[in-house]
Amino acid sequence: LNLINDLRQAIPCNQFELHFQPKLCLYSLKVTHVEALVRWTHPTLGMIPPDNFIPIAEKTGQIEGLTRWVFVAALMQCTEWNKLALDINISVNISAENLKESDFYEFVCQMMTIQNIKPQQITLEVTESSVVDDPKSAIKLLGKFKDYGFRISIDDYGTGYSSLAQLKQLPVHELKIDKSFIQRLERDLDDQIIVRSTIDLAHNMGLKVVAEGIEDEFSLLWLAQYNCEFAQGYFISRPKSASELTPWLLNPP
Ligand code: G
Ligand code: G
Ligand code: MN
Ligand code: NA
Repeated sequence: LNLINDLRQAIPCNQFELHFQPKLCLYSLKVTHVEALVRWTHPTLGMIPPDNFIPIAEKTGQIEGLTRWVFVAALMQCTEWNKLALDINISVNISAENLKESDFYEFVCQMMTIQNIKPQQITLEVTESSVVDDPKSAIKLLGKFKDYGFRISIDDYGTGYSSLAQLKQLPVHELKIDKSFIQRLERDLDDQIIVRSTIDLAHNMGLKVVAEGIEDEFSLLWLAQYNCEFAQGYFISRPKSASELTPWLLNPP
């Protein structure tokens, strides 16, 4: 079993596919944003979850190519949806390593020009922990992306080691509260306190909030009550292929 080498074949052999998970806007009750999540179908092992190969890609220098593939695939999907008059914002997950590439910004901007997508239609999701390594340059780069017009989101918020001092400096639009705080909201009063406080903190800093890991109706209603802007989770929709999701977007339930 040699996943490292097999992973090198994934792009040339066309084994990656994007799935998309809706983020429901709790004000309009519409899906206007989705997160792109990469899927790898291994030729003999079948579907391999990203938790099993993203860390390998990050350790073996392959995340550079992978993120670029995901980014371009997301722009192409954006074009397809625009043709159907679907104005959907697509989130792409960016790894810490990508923020250290010397030409990542140039690549991203070039692709935006070639594909002719408005940066307002793309969200860059960066984990809290990926900023911690080298906060100064990460903050500078994120600032460039923000100035270009991208939406910037802090993923897995609450699980990393970033300080509030850092959060204050981060050029971001949105916090995504990690699913570990959301999944047990109904039973865990500590989680309720943490999530309420985080929503208030975010709003007071002028940021929107996405809660991920909504697995039941209680969490959804609770988050709406506390003015969380977006909800993402299996209760709303699992990540779906574009062909599965498109009818859903055209004809919301
Ligand atoms: O769908 P889920 O099992 O989709 O994803 C598991 C983990 O893999 C999550 O932490 C998610 O952020 C990460 N992940 C999924 N797709 C991508 C991607 O395209 N790039 C990066 N860097 N991480 C991804
Ligand atoms: O990028 P991030 O780490 O936020 O990736 C989101 C991950 O969370 C993906 O693996 C996605 O499949 C997963 N996910 C999305 N909704 C839910 C949910 O409601 N419950 C759980 N347990 N996982 C979820
Ligand atoms: Mn994410
Ligand atoms: Na997350």
